[in-house]
Amino acid sequence: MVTPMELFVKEMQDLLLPDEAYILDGSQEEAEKLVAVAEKSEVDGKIVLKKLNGQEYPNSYYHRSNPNDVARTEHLTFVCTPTEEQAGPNNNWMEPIEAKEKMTGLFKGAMKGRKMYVIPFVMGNPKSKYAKNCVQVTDSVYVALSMRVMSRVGKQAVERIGGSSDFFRGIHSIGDVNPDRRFIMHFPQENLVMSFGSGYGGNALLGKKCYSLRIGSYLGYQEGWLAEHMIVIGVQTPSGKVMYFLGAFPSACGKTNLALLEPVLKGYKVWTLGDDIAWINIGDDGQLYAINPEAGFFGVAPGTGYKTNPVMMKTLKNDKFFPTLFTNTAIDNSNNTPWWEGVSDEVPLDLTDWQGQKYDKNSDKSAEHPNSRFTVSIYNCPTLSSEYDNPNGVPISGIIFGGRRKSTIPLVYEAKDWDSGVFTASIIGSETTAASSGQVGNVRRDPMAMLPFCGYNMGDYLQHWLNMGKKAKKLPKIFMVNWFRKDENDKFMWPGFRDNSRIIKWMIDRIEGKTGVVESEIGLFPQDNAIDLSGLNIKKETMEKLLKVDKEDWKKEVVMIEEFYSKFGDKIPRELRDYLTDLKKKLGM
Ligand code: GTP
Ligand code: SPV
Ligand code: MN
Repeated sequence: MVTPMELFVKEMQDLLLPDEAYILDGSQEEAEKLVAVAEKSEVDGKIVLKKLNGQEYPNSYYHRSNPNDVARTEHLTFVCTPTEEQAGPNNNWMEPIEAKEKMTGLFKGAMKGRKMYVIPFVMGNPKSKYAKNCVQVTDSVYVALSMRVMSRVGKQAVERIGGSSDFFRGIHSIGDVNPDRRFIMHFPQENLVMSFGSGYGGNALLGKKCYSLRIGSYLGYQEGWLAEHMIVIGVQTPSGKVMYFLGAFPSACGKTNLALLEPVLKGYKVWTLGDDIAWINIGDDGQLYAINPEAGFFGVAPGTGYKTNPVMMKTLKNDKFFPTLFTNTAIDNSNNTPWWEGVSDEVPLDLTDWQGQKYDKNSDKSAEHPNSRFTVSIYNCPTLSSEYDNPNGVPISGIIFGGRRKSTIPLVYEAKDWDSGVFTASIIGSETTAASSGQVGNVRRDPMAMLPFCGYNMGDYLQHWLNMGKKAKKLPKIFMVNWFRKDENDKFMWPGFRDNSRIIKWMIDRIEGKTGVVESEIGLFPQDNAIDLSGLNIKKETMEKLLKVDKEDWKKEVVMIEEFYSKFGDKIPRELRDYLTDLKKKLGM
């Protein structure tokens, strides 16, 4: 008997016409073999992987991508549901039959002269009932190696799939890396993604944003759970107790840094479970439980250093897992190490930039691409939580939402309850970053940090969040933060990074009922001196500014929120529209 997985592989061979097909087994020998292949292969006239200094960065390899292929491309990403309304104004939409014809045309014979890598993988611990089975085909050895780091690839997946036809299908070809022939097409009703013309993370590692968020959010809507762009952490207090938090921030807005936080406050410790994606279910006891479906970090390099994120530096220097990849960073030629701004105080003298040119120290551009990244196993992380592989996930006490805003949004506030928290998260605005192609620094609405990742109508999505609140028996507290406020001189007002532990401590005090709040127009604020600032040199007036609601700024904010809500018409739940009316009233609008 031919299994559905074998049938899929056969169909892919007939469509893509590769010279040969190779099914990944997930073994150590395989990783070494694939790296050896990548060290000899060229894409676009560039060697796919080059070995880096193994003394400084064990098991590390360097990859330079096509300069036109360095970030997610939201304008080329589509959700192909039967009707346009199902995809919603938050997604580009194409009629499914038309989209499939277009993609089939691109895929026909696309792997001639190439090898097809078949990647069976599981998102989540294979022992977990929340984990999901997937198969992706690709002609990129870089993608195949990255998938081995980011998910559970190989025999365990083949076994879990068995004779079942219930698995996600991902079809990927790097094509000729031409932005005119680049599409990332999602078919939520068919558990299928077709991606052509890009080798970049979120476009090409289909288990990540494509499956775990866009298809995942749709599955969650159908099945009563949530797939979110969130970190999962355990925070240990001086008493030894561990409380679990989720944190949602838009791309390149601080998730990885918060997930691997080394608190400045004595007695506190952060245990890492995930830095990008959480799947959240209601457990038997009625509480929210989260798992991280991924097995690695695909993290932003610039800004990562011993001062800002010592735990990530240790993760990158750990020799446990093979391999670690660095993509589009610069190279320090004095010792063949990857380099980016923030990894050392001094800019090295002999740098090659991310495009392979000698770096001019006087250049106004950085040597690394602003969205240069590393791909590293979560098992390299010294703060990995002992609960990471718990098949049931961890019970959640608090959810932190945030955005990147130089003004308007205070350092921290709390929502009164679940519904007002859903409203608070639905009105998040954030400045666009280099994680996505297009202009950087434009404020846009990004509800729950999910705007680019929600695989269905965001109005229905917000209703689903409200419904989850009705179904659960015990709900976490919801907080909003902004680490990115700037002063008149364009300098960050809050130190951020390891000092963010001060804000988490306040949240724990709130959850434990140890401190009160001051009510404002937008939510609940810390009482005077409730945030532990011991050992921190920050002016009282700076803290006051950071924790103030500026009514004039907020009136402008409300205009943007109304504009966003209006795109969705009646799809925005009544409750949320009522919260907005109420906010306007409080602001005197
Ligand atoms: P994705 O992987 O794109 O989903 O991003 P992420 O949310 O994990 O972002 P990440 O933590 O990698 O941070 C992105 C950038 O923000 C990096 O350049 C960091 O150095 C910077 N950053 C993170 N936390 C802080 C903070 O507390 N304050 C300031 N000023 N910058 C921060
Ligand atoms: C993001 O852009 O939010 C990322 C990187 O985490 S990617 O995997 O490309 O989506
Ligand atoms: Mn992300």
